[in-house]
Amino acid sequence: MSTVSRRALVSVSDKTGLEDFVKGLTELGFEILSTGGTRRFLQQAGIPVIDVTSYTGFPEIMDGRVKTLHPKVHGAILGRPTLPGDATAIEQHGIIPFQLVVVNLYPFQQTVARPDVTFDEAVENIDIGGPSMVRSAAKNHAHVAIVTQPQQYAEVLQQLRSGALDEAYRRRLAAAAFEMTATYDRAISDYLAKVVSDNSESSFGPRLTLSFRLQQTLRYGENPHQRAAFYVEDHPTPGTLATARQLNGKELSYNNLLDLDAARAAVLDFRQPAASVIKHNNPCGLAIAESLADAFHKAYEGDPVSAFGSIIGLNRVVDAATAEAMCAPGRFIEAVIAPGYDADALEILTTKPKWKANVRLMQVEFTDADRGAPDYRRVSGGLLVQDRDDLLQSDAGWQVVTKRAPSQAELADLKFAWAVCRHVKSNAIVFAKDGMLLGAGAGQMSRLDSSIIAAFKAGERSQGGVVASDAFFPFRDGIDAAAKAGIRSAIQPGGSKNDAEVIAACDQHGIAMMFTGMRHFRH
Ligand code: 93A
Repeated sequence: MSTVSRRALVSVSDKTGLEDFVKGLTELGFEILSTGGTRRFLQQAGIPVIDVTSYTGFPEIMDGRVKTLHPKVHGAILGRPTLPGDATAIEQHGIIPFQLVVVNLYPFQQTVARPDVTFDEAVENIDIGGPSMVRSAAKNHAHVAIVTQPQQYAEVLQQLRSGALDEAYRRRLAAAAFEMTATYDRAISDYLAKVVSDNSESSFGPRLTLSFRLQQTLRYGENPHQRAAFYVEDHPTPGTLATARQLNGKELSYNNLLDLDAARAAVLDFRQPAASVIKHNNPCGLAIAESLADAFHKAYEGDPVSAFGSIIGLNRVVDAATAEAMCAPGRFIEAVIAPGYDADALEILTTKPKWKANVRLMQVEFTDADRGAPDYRRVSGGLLVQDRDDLLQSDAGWQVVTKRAPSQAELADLKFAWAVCRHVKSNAIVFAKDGMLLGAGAGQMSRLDSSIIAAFKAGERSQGGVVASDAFFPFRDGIDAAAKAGIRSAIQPGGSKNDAEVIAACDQHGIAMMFTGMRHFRH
């Protein structure tokens, strides 16, 4: 046993391995000073310990918020006994230097990971005195060794037994200590930033921490020369694509996943049975009906040419009639997403020659749990973040702005078209009738071009139908194109300088128009 008088300050929340370690230290001649809880723990293990308050002459106060924040503690850690000035201060103030500091912190990260944690609990678990000692000791590693993790105990004892902790080793411990306090502070700032952003309606927090894990490597990205993978959130919300199960079919591709997400979102808004037919992230078909089979049929027939090789979204458990309709000759479907498949439907979809082993059947809970979640978009060097535009909206503020008001049937179609419209890339123009999407002009750089495409797609079927526009009509030309195609009513946000001209055009054509006051760009 060494007879040299050495002092160690031990103050830890995690008591793992502490007893053996401190026993080892006392055998090596260390005198141990501890804070309240640590002291009691060690004394119960029969280890002699000096209470740090009897050394400082100052009690622990404010529920332990101030335990070690005292000049006699920090002087004993930061002092350089080899420097005359420090030696004088040590002498004058009755400071007894520590050669070893053993500290681990209040479990902040574990506390905030608990789902039921309160804000006050989180704050109380922000350790102040602990990191101060750790940083003091790490700064003064020329004289002091800082131990911050139970995993270090065995090696520290071993080094001490074979002599002393040399300077290089103390420096390594100091580096580990600063790494630990940096991680600790990051966890605190991330937590607070999240609280701030959760409480703020108008802005996101100053920092964003995203964590994703690899769910699936994909054969390739949008094109075969692009590498790709599907990463998912650590705790994905039920109903999200991350929680979907594949019941049948070929491996999912990058483009399948994108379109499956759009297919689900497009039917989620409807209470009635609804079916979406997605191509390149846009609905080429979307319909509601009394039965799911009818909705699917109407959706597919909206644009059967485009529907070839599509991804289908269905908002009801798939039954045999819908399964048969999807397998009908001449129809080619890549993948389906639905809340479930009944036994008969599954039998049909997994045995039909072209479907078996080919068509990807995805099952996911259909819930609203994920609505309004943040939406992320990568740009070079950064990330754009916004609320997702998928909250269910009321029509309370909608206004009829034309001389003629829409009939009940037209109003139902306007509501339907408006709900479809926000799932179509901008500039989006949607022609619809009887709960069926007849033609969508998507992703055009001019609203007139989108109108012309929607009219062309709808053809004769648009007689008596409705038009929805995701943003205001800047000119009357879009309305003129719709009128020429036989459209009887229109819905759009309004708010253009040219609203008066557009309304006058509607009145001239006998079109009933509503303003919603809300825009639905989707770029
Ligand atoms: O509340 S504190 O921020 N104020 C302090 O002065 C202080 N000194 C040590 N937290 C403080 N500690 C922390 O207490 C240590 O980091 C350690 O995690 C814990 C040990 O307390 P006890 O020995 O009473 O269990």
